[in-house]
Amino acid sequence: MKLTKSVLEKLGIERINFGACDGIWITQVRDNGKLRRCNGDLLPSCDPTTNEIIAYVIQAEAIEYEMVVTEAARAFLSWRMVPAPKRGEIVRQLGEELRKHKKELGALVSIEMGKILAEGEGEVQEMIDMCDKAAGMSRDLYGKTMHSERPEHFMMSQCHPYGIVSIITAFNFPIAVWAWNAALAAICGNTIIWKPSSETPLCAIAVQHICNQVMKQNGLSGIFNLLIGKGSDIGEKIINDERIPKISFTGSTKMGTHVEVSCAKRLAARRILELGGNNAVIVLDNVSDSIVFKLAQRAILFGSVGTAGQRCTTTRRLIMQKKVAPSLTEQLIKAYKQVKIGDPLVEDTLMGPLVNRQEVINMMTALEEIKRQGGEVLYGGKHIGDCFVEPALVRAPKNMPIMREETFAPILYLVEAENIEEAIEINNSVPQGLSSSLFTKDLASAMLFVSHRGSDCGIANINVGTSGAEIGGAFGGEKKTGGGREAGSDAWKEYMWEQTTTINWSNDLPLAQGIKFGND
Ligand code: UN1
Repeated sequence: MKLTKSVLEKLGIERINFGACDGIWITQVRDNGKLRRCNGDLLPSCDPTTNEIIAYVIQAEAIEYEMVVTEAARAFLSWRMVPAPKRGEIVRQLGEELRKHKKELGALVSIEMGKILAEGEGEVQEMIDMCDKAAGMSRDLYGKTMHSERPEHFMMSQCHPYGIVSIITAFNFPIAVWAWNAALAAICGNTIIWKPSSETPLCAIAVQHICNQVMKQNGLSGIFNLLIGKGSDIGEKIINDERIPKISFTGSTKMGTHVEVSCAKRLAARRILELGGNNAVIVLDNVSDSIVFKLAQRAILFGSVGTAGQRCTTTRRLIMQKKVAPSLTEQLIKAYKQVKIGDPLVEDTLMGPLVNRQEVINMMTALEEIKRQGGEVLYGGKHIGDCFVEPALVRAPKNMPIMREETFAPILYLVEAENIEEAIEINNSVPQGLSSSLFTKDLASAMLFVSHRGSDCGIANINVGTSGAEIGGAFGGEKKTGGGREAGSDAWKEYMWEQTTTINWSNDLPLAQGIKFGND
């Protein structure tokens, strides 16, 4: 509790916090001509380790929503005219400020969400890396020139910012996913409205304080904005708002489908969806008796138990070739037995609590269903108390229906395959397509896995696990994972639209396709 208190103090979190910010925290609103204090429902934020309430947030309502959207739209008009490298400089300063707060911000992620401290700090590092990357990229928002089919004509394409980008994030990466999107959206010239998960509002408030400070130093406002409120209220408003042309949503496939349908109805809304994963690691026989066998074990352990199985990239399925299966299973049981479960702030803890009781219930219900469907729990799966569970290893028949679903908990299914072809078939047999990995010593299998006949996932790794992606590569998945890419590679293009221009510098007006129209 002492640590929590000092972390909150350093990050400017009060006992009761306001949930809407458009550069300045909105504390009062004009309602029917009269000023009154914001009085949205109080949202308590709970520490899943102790079950204690950490602090409260006054949730944003319709009036605050209007204020934030109006301000973000207004700020866009000037922000888009700030040269991109200058926008990059502001984002660089944000990275610097995050560096100063890495320890306490990492601790707050741990306290509010339950992931271990190393992973909490890792998230802040991801934000810093993203800011550094975006700062550099702000000089590289390139277009193209094309050769025209018409004489003395010139063609080019350039990229322009959308306007307001709304980023709706999930509890499991309460701050890093915002940074993947926000850093790029900002250098591209957009303004941002963040709606964080109601499970982790304090992390968002802490980041907003940091943004506000950097913006104030630069005489800016309205670029990074925040709305904490109910999904059924604020979330719905965002996805249906014609003034918000771009939405980046992270969450379940079910909610993502709803977002997709709502945005499609107004057509003008472009979206990035980062939805469910059902990620598999394949281990081939040829790794036996090699160092790769050890690497596979470590990667599987981190992938399945890390963040208590609550990453989109969590390893949910292990597909083992027949010969390596017995020894790998045995080693995993041994490793699982040694996983220290407990307070995520304690140094040697490997697995903290699930984010809330509902997730515990979901895991226990899934385990019951697994048994009904013929799965065998080889290790773990017990509810230890409150939000704490043991990670579970489950031997599963190949076609067990529940294996097609994403249960957001540390359950790892073990299945066997004859060869690489069958393993790839199993890998691709689920509706989701986020991450996948193959452990092998054989080049041909590795190349097959990353070829068009291979994994159908947005991420396909060789001798590297399914989770813990670097920000340098584009992040996202196919099929029911939703599509769209965030963070690295060419993901910046998601935050800009392309305009094609043809310039005629001749004294004639030739038409494309050689069309003759009237006298000339
Ligand atoms: C998520 O779970 O939503 O690759 C994102 C990873 C992290 C990001 C996960 N860098 O595991």
